Amino acid sequence: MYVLISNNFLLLKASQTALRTVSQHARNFYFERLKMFSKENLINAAAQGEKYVNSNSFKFTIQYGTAGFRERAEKLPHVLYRMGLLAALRASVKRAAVGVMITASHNPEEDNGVKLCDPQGEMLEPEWEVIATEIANAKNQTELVELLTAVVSRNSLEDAAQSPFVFVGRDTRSSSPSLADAAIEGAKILGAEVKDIGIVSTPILHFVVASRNASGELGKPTEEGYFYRITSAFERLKEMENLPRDNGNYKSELNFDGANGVGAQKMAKFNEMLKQWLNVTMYNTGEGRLNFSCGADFVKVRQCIPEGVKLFVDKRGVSVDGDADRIVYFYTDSSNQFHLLDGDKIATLVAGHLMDLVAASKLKLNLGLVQTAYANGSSTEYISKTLKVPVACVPTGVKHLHHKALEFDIGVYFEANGHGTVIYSQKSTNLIKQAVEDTNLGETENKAAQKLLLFGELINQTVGDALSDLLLVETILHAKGWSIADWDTAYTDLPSRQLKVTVKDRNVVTTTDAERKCVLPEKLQDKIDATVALYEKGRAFVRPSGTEDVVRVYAEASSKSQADCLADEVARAVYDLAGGTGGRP
Ligand code: NG1
Ligand code: ZN
Repeated sequence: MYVLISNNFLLLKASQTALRTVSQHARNFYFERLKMFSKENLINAAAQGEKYVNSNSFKFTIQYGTAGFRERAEKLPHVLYRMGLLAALRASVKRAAVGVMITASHNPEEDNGVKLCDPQGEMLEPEWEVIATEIANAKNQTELVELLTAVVSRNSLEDAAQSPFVFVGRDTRSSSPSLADAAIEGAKILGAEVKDIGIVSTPILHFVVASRNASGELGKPTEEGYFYRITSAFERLKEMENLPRDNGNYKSELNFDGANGVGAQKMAKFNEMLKQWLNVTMYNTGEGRLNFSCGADFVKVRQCIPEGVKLFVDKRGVSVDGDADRIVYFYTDSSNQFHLLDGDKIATLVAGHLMDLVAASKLKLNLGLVQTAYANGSSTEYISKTLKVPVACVPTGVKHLHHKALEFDIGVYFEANGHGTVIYSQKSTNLIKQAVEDTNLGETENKAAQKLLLFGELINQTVGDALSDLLLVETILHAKGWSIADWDTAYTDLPSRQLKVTVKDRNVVTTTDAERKCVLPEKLQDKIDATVALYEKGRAFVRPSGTEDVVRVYAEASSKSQADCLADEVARAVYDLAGGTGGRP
């Protein structure tokens, strides 16, 4: 008895001590948390980042452009560390997970870059792009601490008590692992819980972020969750169609150019999972240089078959870019003529098909299409006159397209270069789900609603996704029994030409009307108008690039030689009026 009492007593004593230790821990933990964004910790964070700074770090100003920061990789370590800090702050402000993606997309292997992804998988808010630019360019520790402190106080983060959550993903560039480490260190030093998801496509990172913040609605917030969601929707759509693997003019063979990047790795996974339906031959899977003579940007700009790809007449070829968020299709016909089916052609195919499903479902949903000035004039005419779908034009950069697409119940948006997706509003998703469950609905209406729902799952709605777009296009072509040539007959592109002009300062060129009109330098637009008037079906515009230090020129006209001439003339006008450097074009 005595022993027992004494034991209980000892146990009681022990548990009291344990409790005290636990509460001590909790208190320490709480104070730790309070210190997360304390002045002291911000000073420490700035000091720790010094190792990423070198004598060249601030010789140039880096700008958060159309798609984040882009530079030669060796110039980026301090930028990445600082973006890690910023990601931690951003996650705290939003009280949700955010993402950091390390990639320079379609640019050369030697380049790299970083973009931040907001909680719903969308691009970083414009106001924060400005903050990101200031933080990246802070000349010394004091300036950096001041900027960080300003973010903390503006957002009342002094007492932030919950660890921010940051996902970090990267492409296959050789510089990406060390840049990822810098970002991870930055985020952790400000108390973030970091999940490094390794080599992923940009759209996988966006999906994972959105999924973690969507409380299960998008499935698991992992790469596996992404593959599961997309392949399940793909297979269920196939089951519903109940068609043979080769249907009419549609054949399952597909020639895939992976740009020697992450797209090849992830496509190999889809290929394995969907081999019952697709017969994919893979090229440029990593044996050559990233984006070199291959990939979506090369094919779009050069209008030719990527290196290494063997294509038989009328067979489908498809190229993605270095981080697998852009996609273009192509083929050669029996007279060896090359045909490109770019973002505009994908947008029209998808919009047309979804519109048919909306009509069949009898749901009252308005569908609209969003393009940029780079969209081929023939595509815009086809969309408005033949498809009779409302079409909007916005400035370059998917954030603008995405934003505009949100105005429709179903918004389809694509840049001509193959970057785009479809978004369903919450109202559409709800209406479609109701229709699927409505037992009084006719079979045709119900099936159309089921398909709309599955398309909404097949599509990566967070951001343009080359591989999800590929499966979307394949599903539609299969259902229609179309070859790539059948698809191509919808309309004929006007011949076009893109050029770049180097100038002293690209920011002297400003534009309006979704970049279709040049405001400054004065007289440049008059010159463009006068030149364009001389060409049949002529159209041209100029704008400063958001990712390269150049002014871009776009021209289209009724023939290839006319488009080339028009582009040359406009390029010369830019050179003369906007301070061209190097040789006159
Ligand atoms: P800039 O450099 O601003 O033209 C390019 C593309 C954009 C977009 C971004 C981001 C063209 C003409 N421009 O932007 O469409 O994709 O890169 O990657 O293709
Ligand atoms: Zn890209």
